[in-house]
Amino acid sequence: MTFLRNKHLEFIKNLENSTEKESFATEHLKTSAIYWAITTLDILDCLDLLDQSEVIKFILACQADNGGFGGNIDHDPHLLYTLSAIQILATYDKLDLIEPEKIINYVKNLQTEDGSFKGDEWGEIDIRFSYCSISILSILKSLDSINVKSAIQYIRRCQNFDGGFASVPDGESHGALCFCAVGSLVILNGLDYIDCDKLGWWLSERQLPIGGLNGRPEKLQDVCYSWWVLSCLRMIERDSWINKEQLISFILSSQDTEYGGIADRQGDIPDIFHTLFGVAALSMLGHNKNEFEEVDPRYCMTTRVTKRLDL
Ligand code: GRG
Ligand code: ZN
Repeated sequence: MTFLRNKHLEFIKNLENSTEKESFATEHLKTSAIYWAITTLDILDCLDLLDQSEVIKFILACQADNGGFGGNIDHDPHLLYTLSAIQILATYDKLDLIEPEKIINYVKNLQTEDGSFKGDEWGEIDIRFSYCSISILSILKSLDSINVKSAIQYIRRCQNFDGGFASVPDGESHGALCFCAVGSLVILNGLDYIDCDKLGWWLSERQLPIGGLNGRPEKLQDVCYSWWVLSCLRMIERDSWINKEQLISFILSSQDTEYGGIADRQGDIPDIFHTLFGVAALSMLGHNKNEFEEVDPRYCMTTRVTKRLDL
């Protein structure tokens, strides 16, 4: 199957008005849904498809008094949505519209004694929140405001004997959490502290005979792991350990030929989350090079953006 570029652009354009689940109307994660959409557009070199001033107006309205951003207007702030908001502003080159100190303070106050991060004031701890904090502070050039040493120590404690990473120490290894760990460590220059061969082995075991990758043993293949797992393999320079042609075919087979968009796997309903990670993975896999902007595996933004920010 070929890459259905125009269909996907149509799919994204329709998200603006759609009331379907997983559209922008999905109330509680609208901020992240917009990040998934505009990053897809940036990879396809079509950032202008959505109204930039509308998006920015909405994002700025999601900021809470404590500096963090919510998933929608008047929703409680959370690190997940704060990262999405910063990524959107970074992509549009509009970081000058926010007060960095407020956001830096918000993030740094969520770091705990052992180096981990809470997602918000309610206190759930997860390696995802380490990644969000580290990515945000790196974009804002303020990594010195947290305890980097203990942040690295905590992430190391999340690596299991099988080589994979879990959300907390002694949890189950998961492909998406490997991305959070490795992305954080690469940004912090801490990759030397972990066993990359063991990790690479566990990650490459994620490819199934059908070509797609799963997130953990015994689970089904899913397009989003094409990003989580492949970006990780790329960061540890072991992406040759999987079969790229088979993975490309799997992603292309998960496209919705009628309405556009990419689903988790063939036959399922497409959504903007899997559309981004499918498109980002195709870019990283070098599929039709002239059709895709290059993506930075550390940040899941185009290298055009991360280079401009000197990251
Ligand atoms: C900037 C790209 C980017 C990300 C920011 C939010 C975030 C950092 C990462 C999210 C990572 C993620 C999706 C974690 C999910 C972890 C997990 C244990 C998922 C299990 O989900 P199931 O059981 O899926 O629905 P499987 O595929 O395991 O059956
Ligand atoms: Zn998925």
